[in-house]
Amino acid sequence: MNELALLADTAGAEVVEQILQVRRAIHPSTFIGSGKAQEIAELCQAEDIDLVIFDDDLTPAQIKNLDKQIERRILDRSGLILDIFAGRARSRQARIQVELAQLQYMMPRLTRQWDHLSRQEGGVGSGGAIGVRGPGETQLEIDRRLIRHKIKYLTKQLKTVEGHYNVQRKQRSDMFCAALVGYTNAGKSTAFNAITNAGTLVENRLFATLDSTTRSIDVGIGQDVLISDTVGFISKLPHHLVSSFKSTLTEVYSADLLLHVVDISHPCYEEHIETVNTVLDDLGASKLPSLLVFNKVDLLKEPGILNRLNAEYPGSMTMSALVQEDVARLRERIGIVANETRLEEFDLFVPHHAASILSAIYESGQIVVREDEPEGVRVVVRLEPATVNRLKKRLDEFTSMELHQ
Ligand SMILES: Nc1nc2c(ncn2[C@@H]2O[C@H](COP(=O)(O)OP(=O)(O)OP(=O)(O)O)[C@@H](O)[C@H]2O)c(=O)[nH]1
Ligand SMILES: [Mg+2]
Repeated sequence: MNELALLADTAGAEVVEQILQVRRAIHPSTFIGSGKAQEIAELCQAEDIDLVIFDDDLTPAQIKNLDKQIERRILDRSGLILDIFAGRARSRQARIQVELAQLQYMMPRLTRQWDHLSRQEGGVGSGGAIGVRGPGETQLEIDRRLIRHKIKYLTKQLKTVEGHYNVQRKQRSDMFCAALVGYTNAGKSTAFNAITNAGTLVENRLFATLDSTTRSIDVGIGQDVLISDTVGFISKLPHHLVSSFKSTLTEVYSADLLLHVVDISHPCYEEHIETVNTVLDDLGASKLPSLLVFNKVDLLKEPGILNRLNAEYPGSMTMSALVQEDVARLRERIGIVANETRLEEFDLFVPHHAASILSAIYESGQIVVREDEPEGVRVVVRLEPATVNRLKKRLDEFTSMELHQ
């Protein structure tokens, strides 16, 4: 509920009341009990409340019935999240994606009567407008056929925009790509800015970032790598939103390394990890190499938790995105993984008379296996492909020299 309050605040609403009901089963037609709905209706009257937001998704029929009984705009969690995205989308791609998700969300809800809507509209404050941004109210009156048409049109537009984007993406696909992913407000953009010296928007609000940003950085391995900052995830993320944002999340599922940033100072950090893993799974990115980065350690009141983290999440790292040395450590970790990924295993046979090459191999790479044979040494090495090509050339020269003799 606190998270819902934050979401409402992000959308520009002022939270007046929080209401809980414990029920054994969801009421099929009104979600909450009818007595509770009556209580809310009276509260709205008494406190001059314009908008009632539910933390769970409601069926179109439930919204319609609640609407009738409470006589206020009813919004569910998905509707609220979509509204925030609509208000924050900047790039053409993000705007199309959000509008598409909103229309898909709206489609089954078109049967409702929007009778008191126009009545409410005149007198309400800013909060009353939440949930009608984006496609807008006029769209609600258009029939399904038109909406379907619009969905088709937007899908096509999105493909065109994505087309341009994929070309850009391909041009740099041979570079190592790391993507910052994680729950909203975990500190991804803060870490991104610290690593790249970029000026991405950082805010103590949910969904500060919607569009991915990518920069190249030097991680000390003699070759730049790419790092991307991406949109944050949240629990019960509307399904349509995930599917329309798939293209924005290309950075996520085509990454060579995911940096899963976690706000360790948040009491629900474990649930956040779960949620992010579920969304990653939805995106087909759960098998990618990933590094858990526990952020905001500076806010921890009991540092004992850090030891537990190392035991529970082996290989994870802890940091504060506000501390330069920590950011440098993160950069180093990226470098180590990038380096390992770049190296490939090769099988080489080095004849005895080319022993100088053997020492070059020892200098430039890791020897995985070495077998001494009568004619020379057989090695399996982990090296950069370019280095191997150079070595092979030198080996060929030796072999041809031998043939000449
Ligand atoms: N104390 C402390 N605050 C941090 C740290 N990292 C980030 N923050 C703060 O946490 C808030 C959210 O940071 P962002 O970088 O915008 O988070 P994000 O993960 O990009 O969030 P979204 O873009 O909304 O998904 C901001 O107020 C940051 O200043 C940290 O290590 N320590
Ligand atoms: Mg961000």
